[in-house]
Amino acid sequence: MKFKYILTEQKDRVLLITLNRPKALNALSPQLMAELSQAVVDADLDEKISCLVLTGSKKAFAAGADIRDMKGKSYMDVYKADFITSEWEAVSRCRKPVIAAVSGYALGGGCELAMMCDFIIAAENAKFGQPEINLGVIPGAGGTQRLPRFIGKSKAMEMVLLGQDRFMDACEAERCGLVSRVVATDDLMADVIETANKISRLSTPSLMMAKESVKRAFEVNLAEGVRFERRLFHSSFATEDKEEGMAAFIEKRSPNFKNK
Ligand code: DAK
Repeated sequence: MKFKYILTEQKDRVLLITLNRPKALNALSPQLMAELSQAVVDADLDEKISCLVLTGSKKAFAAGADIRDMKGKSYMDVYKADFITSEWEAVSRCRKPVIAAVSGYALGGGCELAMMCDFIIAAENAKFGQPEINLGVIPGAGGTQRLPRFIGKSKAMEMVLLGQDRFMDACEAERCGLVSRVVATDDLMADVIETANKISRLSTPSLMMAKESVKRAFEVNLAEGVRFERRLFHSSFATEDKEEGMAAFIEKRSPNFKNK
């Protein structure tokens, strides 16, 4: 499928998705989100892809949902149509690893989209924020829920309640656990692609199980989470990749995973 608002490029087993509305700082219009959703759903089912990378431009990962699109909508419009809900679920539902490479602004829905990915690698110039309050609304794609889970209540409250007066820079974002690492702005994509390549050489079913298990930690209590992990750990013994991985260790060679 030909996309208008995103670019896709497959490199080995990694799919790079670049949000591509640079003049609007990658404002996340319904059309853009529909394309992103399609690309992610397709990649999730594609045997030749093991890992996804989501990025924007140097100036903006994404400056939020498209305010021009939202401006004319009434309560009845958004409630009855369940405004853009389905388009926003693909990334958080993706079963394969998704890395967010964030340079510049990740605001509102842009910050929320980055948080739906499995981890965020940030450029030194990254700025995270939830400025919806300045528009007379509140975050609508998980900002009030994921942000406090990742950075704690005080910082999340400050960001959600102060909006554009409380953006978070990359350094603070790393310190409080919102991002896994900060890299020099010009090195961001090379670093993220190298990371994605390392992941993509591992066993895809193991990656999917590992991801599912970590995500479970945010949904259930510790005892249930550990029980869930145990069941998936046992399941991993049914894979051919488990035989290969353990044999390779004992034979002192690199594993050649078949993703089975
Ligand atoms: N929407 C539409 N256009 C935007 C935009 C946005 N979010 N952000 C920037 N642009 C456009 C600007 O209008 C401008 O267009 P032209 O005037 O050139 O035509 C162009 O991008 C460049 O922006 P600026 O001229 O403003 O650039 P600056 O460098 O001066 O400022 C900025 C950069 C990022 C600080 C500023 O653009 C800004 O404050 N942008 C708005 C940030 C914001 O408020 N974001 C939150 C939007 S609300 C949901 C899912 C998601 C959401 C809700 C529900 N469901 C699933 C239900 C999400 C809501 C939001 O994100």
